[in-house]
Amino acid sequence: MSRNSGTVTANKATVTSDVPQLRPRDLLTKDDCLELFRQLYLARYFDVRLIKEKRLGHLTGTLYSSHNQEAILVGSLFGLKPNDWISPIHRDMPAFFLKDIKFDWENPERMGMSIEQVCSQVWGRVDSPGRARDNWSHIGSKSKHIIHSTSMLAGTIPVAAGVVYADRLNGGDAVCITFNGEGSTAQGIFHEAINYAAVHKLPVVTVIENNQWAYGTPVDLECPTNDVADRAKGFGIPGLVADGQDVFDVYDKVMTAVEYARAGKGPSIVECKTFRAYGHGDHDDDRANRYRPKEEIEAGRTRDPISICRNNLVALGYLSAEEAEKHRADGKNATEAKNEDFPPEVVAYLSKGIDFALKSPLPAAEEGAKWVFREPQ
Ligand SMILES: Cc1ncc(C[n+]2csc(CCOP(=O)(O)OP(=O)(O)O)c2C)c(N)n1
Ligand SMILES: [Mg+2]
Repeated sequence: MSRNSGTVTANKATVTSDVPQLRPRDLLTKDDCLELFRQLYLARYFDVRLIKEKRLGHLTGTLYSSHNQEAILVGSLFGLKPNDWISPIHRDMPAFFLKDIKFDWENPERMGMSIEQVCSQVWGRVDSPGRARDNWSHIGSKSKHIIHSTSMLAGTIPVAAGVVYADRLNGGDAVCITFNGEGSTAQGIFHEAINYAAVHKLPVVTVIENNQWAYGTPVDLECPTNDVADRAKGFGIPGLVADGQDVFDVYDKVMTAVEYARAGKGPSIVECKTFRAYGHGDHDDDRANRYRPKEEIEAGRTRDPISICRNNLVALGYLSAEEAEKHRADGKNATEAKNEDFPPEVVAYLSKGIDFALKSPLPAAEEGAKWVFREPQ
């Protein structure tokens, strides 16, 4: 985009500046960068630990792994203002607790869900937002600015457009990031909603987690263009492509889109290229190993977002070689990764959430029929 090109337009004359243009990442402090790294571990540990708990028979319901895709969530959410909105989908479970978590993981007032709420949801307990009606992402929070996730792919983009439209009419400057897989970009509602947002210049940033597969359908059977971001051209809006394995590249592209949206210029699409580490859900793991070529799986897993972030931090001088070697969760699947591969505060944080969930009871049976119809006041 022109803001990074080194060329500025003034009084209709084009002036080439020798001053290098700043990327959003250039304004991050050392502490910001180390926090991004910690959050990658946190999202990875959530995944690894849940898979272990399920294998031990402690969990029921399907898990949709975000392993290998963590940089997209972490890099997209990091630069948001607390008041901004998000709409996560099935593969984005960590987004519910990563929203507004920056440096303040324990703060109950922050604009994200607590780890206790999210763990209670996964364990299907009464203290969860879904009160045991579901074990996964069918939750939201109006007060925390999280649009309720639904199973209808791309179905929350029109909701996001409506939410930020209302906010603008009320004088607000909130932006909404909607997360979607590349498969959902083949849905009619994806096009209708982005068209609507483009016409009304609404601050909706659609992040596409292009993990190459929609269940068993490869991306080339979903999208006829080289980049999914090319779909933006039809709406006359920016379409950016990020390396979804590099948290800094995701941050740069998403923040560029967020600033553009906040300035009133309208929506954009940010495609983050990644690779799904496991099956669609854990019920699909064995089958996925048959429908995906072995070489593709091996290649897809070679670029771990934790390793890439670590290398960047070493190059920046923010991590010494010794510190960099401390925790090595990267490159390991849920069977291989152990607690000592993660920073102790990450393990403690999630363990606290799980302890809370285990102590939370199941709801009373009578609740089952509640909230199906409007309850009498
Ligand atoms: C409208 C609609 N069609 C089909 C489904 C069934 N379904 C659920 S997830 C999924 C695949 C989604 O793929 P993608 O959008 O690429 O996201 P990913 O799972 O890869 O993260 C499908 C087909 C659905 N939930 N909604
Ligand atoms: Mg996909």
